[in-house]
Amino acid sequence: MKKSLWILALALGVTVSSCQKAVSPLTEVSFLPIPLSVSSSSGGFELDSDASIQLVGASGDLKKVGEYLAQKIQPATGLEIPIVAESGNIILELKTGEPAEKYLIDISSDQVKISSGSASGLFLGVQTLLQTLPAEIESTEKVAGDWIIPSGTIVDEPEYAYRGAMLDVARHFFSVEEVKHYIDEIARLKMNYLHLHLTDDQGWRIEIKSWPKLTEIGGQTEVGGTEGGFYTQEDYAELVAYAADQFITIVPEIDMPGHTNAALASYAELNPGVNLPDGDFSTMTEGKIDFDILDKEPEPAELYTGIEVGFSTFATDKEITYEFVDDVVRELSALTPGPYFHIGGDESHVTEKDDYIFFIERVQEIVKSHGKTSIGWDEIATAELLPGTVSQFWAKEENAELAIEQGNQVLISPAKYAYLDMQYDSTTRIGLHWAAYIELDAAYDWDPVSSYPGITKADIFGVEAPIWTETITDRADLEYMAFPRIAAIAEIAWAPESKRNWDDFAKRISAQGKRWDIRGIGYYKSPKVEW
Ligand code: TNX
Repeated sequence: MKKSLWILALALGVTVSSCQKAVSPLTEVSFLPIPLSVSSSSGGFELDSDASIQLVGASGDLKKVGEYLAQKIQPATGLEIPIVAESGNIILELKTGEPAEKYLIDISSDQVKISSGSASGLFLGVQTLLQTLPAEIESTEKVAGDWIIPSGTIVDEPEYAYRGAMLDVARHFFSVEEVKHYIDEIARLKMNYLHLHLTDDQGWRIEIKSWPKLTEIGGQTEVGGTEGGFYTQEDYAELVAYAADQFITIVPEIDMPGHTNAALASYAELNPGVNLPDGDFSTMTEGKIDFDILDKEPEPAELYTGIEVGFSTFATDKEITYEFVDDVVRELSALTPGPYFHIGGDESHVTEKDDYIFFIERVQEIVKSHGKTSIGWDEIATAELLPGTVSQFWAKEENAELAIEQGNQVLISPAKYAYLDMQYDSTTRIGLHWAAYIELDAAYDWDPVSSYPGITKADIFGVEAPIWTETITDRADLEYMAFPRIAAIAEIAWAPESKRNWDDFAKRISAQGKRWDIRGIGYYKSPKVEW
């Protein structure tokens, strides 16, 4: 080719691949989250019927990654890419000794190679690789066209090891299928934890075999009085396995001692006893006061379908409460291979401060005795935390600082920026706004370290985007509130602040929007972005 033609091609932002088909350079791809470094070389790798995936290295999980890649490529291209033992041209290579989530992608006209220290790192690389293909790769039906991956190199590694999403299945129940769908989406954004808020005042959503009324009674309803639901232990195990196939770890949450009305409606004995009014009873004679009420079991609470919070509490002074917690933590831990157990601990407004501290400290020990590490909402830092317990910063910086002073890490989920149930603006048809209105740029333009003087990088356990479902009733609502903001939080969790830039993100999210359109995700078309 003549030199002048090359210059023309470069000026158009186009290079010519060895297969003589136009492909825009690798550095122009709208990656999301943004990788650490991308460099282009000329040409591209054409995905065609010669493609085959070769796995290099010993790990049972490696095959899963290869199969995932083949499955994602098949529908749109029509290619059934085989997994082969040798001389494949798409190579997934485990490199022992390398960091688990760091990956490298090398693309030339005759080969694509992803290498990483672990299968989870290769899976992250596969997500990146899929983004190098045209958006039509997302189609579930065959699309005519050329499937060319631009040549070059990508080196990438996450900023935080814990990149999470939280889904509240208590206020409104979400089916196994709906949760799986959410898992599919967060995996593409390189999130690796899904925190399930399994219990709250309005519903208990996980079967506990030793306390069956939790779901028989406490699982019946949801916010607004509609029918609730719950996961059987088999359902939950299915979700855990489904998530694990995409290298996502489930973190179960049992919120306590507040936010427990559903449990209190199921079992009377968990309710606090009757409190005598304050006053001087010394002059009273036995005949004037019914001492029997002191021995009476309290009544079960009524099921609750409103959205106000902070009115319920377990009886923190009764042994039965701790027997109960032990059973719940034991059964749920046995179904949870991941290392974390979330104990809630937020907004226990009717638990006395000392009782709250006593409860949290005891519950942490129970969690530890079942081999798990506790995570709790930021208020837990008012108690003495066990080493390793993580405090999830959602509201009060001073609580985050209390955790840090104790030598514990914080999981960063500030309601002002990271709560996906906050409305975009005053016209948003669903959602709340007690913390803020959060437009897409506000969800993007903050940093876990530099936005908080009391928090350093070393104090941070990770970043998580919660979605609470008081006003979110189904998959369409969930998608409308979560997308596109969840991609903003995913990028904050993945990429260092130096790599992040709103204008650049706005362009990339628009390209991502095309993929969501094809996948049928009903996201919010923020006016801050040219879609
Ligand atoms: C506060 S965040 C809560 C939740 C609500 C949420 C609504 C937190 C730890 N507690 O119970 O669902 O606000 O945005």
